[in-house]
Amino acid sequence: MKVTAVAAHAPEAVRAALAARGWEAQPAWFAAIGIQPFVVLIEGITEDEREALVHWGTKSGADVLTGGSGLGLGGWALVAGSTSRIAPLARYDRAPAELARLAPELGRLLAARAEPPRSWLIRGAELPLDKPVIVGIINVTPDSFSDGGHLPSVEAAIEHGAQLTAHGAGLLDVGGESTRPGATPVPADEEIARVVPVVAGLIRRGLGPVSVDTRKAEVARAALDAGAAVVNDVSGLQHDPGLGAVVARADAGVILMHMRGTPATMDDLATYAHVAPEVAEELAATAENAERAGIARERIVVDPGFGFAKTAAQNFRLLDELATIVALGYPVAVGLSRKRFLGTATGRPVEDRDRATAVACALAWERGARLFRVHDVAMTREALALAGATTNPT
Ligand code: PMM
Repeated sequence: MKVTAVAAHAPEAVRAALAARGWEAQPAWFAAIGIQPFVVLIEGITEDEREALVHWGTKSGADVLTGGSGLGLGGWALVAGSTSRIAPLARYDRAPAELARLAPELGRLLAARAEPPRSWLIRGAELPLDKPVIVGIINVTPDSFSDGGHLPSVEAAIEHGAQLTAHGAGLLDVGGESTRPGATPVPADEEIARVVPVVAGLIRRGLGPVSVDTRKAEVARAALDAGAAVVNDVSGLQHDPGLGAVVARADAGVILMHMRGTPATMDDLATYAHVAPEVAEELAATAENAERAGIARERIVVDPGFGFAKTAAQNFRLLDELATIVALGYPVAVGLSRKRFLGTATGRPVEDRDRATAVACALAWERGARLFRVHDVAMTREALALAGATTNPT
């Protein structure tokens, strides 16, 4: 007899073990997915639902941990087991009648796991997501391009875009307003004057696709008119209620980032009991809001907003629990580049955090992120090439 441990953190090892022993490709894949561990936290349940879950757990062999008050909807349950054991709970014909309320939401989670988005529709193009998409940062705020007059800085920005593209950027993100804590807000006309010449210049050079990092409808409209294909809004449509309609009308892609408050107030709002589910819930509401504004689901990417209304400890938790955000079913972007919490872990100053950024991006890829907004594209590309080769062997 020979006994070997098989890696269980992803379905690939089980699939390969079965395939090597003669299983056909498709059944091997479905069996491997079914064996995958699945853990769901169910909140807002009644006492009857809680009891039904405990009873179902005993019969089905899943682990069910519960708690909360016995009255109203104050109960919760954490259900854990293999995916195939838990999946029947998402079916009306197989689940206990008392748990019918659970089926639609659980079904959505299971579907998002089984069929993650394969591409992202942006204006005039479709970006495949089977490989990492690196989003190169072009900040045209005075602190990043402070030398020289207006024209030289525009040229420097466009040249920088050419370099990021050569290094492997699949999208160029042009921003004219710093959103760091304490940064002064920029009026729309000033922001337009900073970003539009750069967007137009990049398009003229055949570089891109181009994204505009803005919270303002007016700036987004001007950048889209100049040829941008994506709007990256760090406020998740909270700052300017008109932004959603602008994106919808242009058939642009949108990145909706999570933050609380504004860059001026966000640090005081970093209060979470359990950061990942709370960020996921708030992002889900943001995405629903965007769909109500007319933006097609296929055009939406969500971003948990590292460093925005989060402490260092919360950023690390969120990075580790990124799968909770991925489970929403939208492609996930992460902006980890040079962020302060990377300095907390490494002791490195902001200008020396590109290695930490590259490693953090590889960790995020493993947890399901597909788009990576970074300053140093070349180094992140190496890290992601390695991460991608490990998780997607041919
Ligand atoms: N971070 C910054 C600016 N824009 N956009 C998205 N989608 N995600 C981010 O995390 C994000 C962003 C701030 O970082 P910078 O000042 O280094 O550009």
